[in-house]
Amino acid sequence: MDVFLKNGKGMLLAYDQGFEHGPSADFNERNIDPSFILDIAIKGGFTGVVLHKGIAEKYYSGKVPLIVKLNGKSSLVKGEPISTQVCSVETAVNMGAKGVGYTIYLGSAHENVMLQEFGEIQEEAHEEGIPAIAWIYPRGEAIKNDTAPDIVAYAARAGLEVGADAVKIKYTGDPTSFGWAVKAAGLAKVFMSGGPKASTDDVFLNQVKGAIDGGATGLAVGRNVWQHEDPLKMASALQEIIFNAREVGTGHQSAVAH
Ligand code: FBP
Repeated sequence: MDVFLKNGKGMLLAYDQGFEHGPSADFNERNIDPSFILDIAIKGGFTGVVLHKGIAEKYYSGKVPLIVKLNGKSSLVKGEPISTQVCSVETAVNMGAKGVGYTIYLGSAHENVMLQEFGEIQEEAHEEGIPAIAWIYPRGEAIKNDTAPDIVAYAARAGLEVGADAVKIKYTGDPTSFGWAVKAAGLAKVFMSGGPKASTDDVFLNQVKGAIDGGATGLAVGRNVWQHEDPLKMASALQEIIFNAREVGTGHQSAVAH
């Protein structure tokens, strides 16, 4: 994972939502353009950018380390969630990926399919010498609360045990319970997943600070940055918390509009 870290911490910019949620759900005239996002990744000091292969092939410039998402699904199908492979490890490596990502819906009636695919992908990625990162989201009929601390810790542990080099998990609401999930993940690095745009900047920044205080390696974020009216100011505030261990509302963060 070192290629995605700076002083042991990481800040990844995720941009697979056009596929996962649909363009009308998340995008405006600016952020529908992948070039706008890649510019934020470069200028915002991100240590990695997460793309599906189609956008990687057409827009990726090589300036920020690339993670190619290997599976995906639309939001149009209802029922128990399942997301299967749409890109090979080999293709990802050939387009310059330094890591691969895969979403596992733990607790779904179809978790077995995703766990098996991830198992194969992890082995192929390691043969190529690159990390396999699990977006490990508890979801489906069996999951009543996907951010409950025990459920998030279960996801983190499952990620470690299936061989993920890093797990991307949702915030549990406080640093102590998030810290338990970080412990459960063992030597797998933990990235907090951004989520929908928060009501205020401080709400989101405090979540990130809580995750870092709980021992997270960093953040994988999309909407809270590229839906922000000033994405680079938000990126700068995040850098202060993640890389400089600043408190919310100090240093450059005061540059964020409230
Ligand atoms: P956001 O910061 O925008 O939430 O992005 C993180 C992410 O994991 C994306 O990679 C992915 O598209 C999205 O969240 C999944 O969202 P959901 O939880 O709605 O499926």
